[in-house]
Amino acid sequence: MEISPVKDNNSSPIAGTFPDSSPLLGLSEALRERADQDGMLFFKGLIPQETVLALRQDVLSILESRGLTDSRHALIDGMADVEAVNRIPDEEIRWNGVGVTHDIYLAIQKLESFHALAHQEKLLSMYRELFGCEVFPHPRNIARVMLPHRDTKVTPSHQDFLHIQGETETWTAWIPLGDVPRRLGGLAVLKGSHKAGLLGVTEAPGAGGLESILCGLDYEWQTIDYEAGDVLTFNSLTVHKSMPNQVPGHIRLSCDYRYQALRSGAVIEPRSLLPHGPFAWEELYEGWERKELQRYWENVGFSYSEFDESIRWQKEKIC
Ligand SMILES: O=C(O)CCC(=O)C(=O)O
Repeated sequence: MEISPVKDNNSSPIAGTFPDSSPLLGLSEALRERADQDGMLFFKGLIPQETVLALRQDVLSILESRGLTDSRHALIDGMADVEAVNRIPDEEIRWNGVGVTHDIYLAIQKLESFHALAHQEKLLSMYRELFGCEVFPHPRNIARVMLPHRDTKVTPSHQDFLHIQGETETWTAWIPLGDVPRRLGGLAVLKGSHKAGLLGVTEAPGAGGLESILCGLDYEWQTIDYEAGDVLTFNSLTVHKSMPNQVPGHIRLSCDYRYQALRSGAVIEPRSLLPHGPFAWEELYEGWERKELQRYWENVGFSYSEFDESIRWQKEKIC
């Protein structure tokens, strides 16, 4: 009898697209039912385009000041000076999985507009409805500024719980900073995969450095042509990955923000309250106007969990 190899869900094609969950806003039970079924929700145009595009402009201005954009195009188009980008050493591009060097990332992390977007009222009110209570936006916000560099890697299939820990019911918002059509390498999600529980991992290049082992699973990969203002959100056990950027010269810009229900005894891993990168809040807050965006978590009565390194131990992938 011939034994057929176990299917690797990592190599299944991206076959489906997300339904727009905007019509479910205001229908809390239906919204939560979909979130529970799919482990993710996609909202078309949830946040004002002008807010997203203003942040895109801020980030691109930083790249322009470093000579990394193509002056023959309008800055907002997000076109790189590919030669200048490729003069950056590989190890500097690989640093921290954010697509840019330490110096550039520090400048982005210092942007008040970057952190303010995580507190956009439409986002918060969507999470209040999803959680059925007040929401806590994690301050550890991540920007991905994926320059078209020869060493830029896709983000491997993974579950955010490996990196965030705390409560599994922590949700990520992935927000494209501008239009991100499929060819520009947006996020794809394995619909319903949160139900598989926490998966084993193997080493992989790209952001996070860990790939979830998907042998024997048979969920459907979904994605969409994202537009500025769209929001994708998913549970911290939902598997997702990025697709390759196939558009020459274009920079792919996005943010990852995290949210959890703010209930008494809410559990959080202390690193979620630190900046993303080797930075200090004091240096990031330089010149900010909005005090309410700073250290807003200090009087929240969290229970703190310890970071469990063992869930990141790497196994051999045999499908
Ligand atoms: O944008 C990417 O490439 C990765 C984003 C991601 O993995 C996340 O939001 O958790």
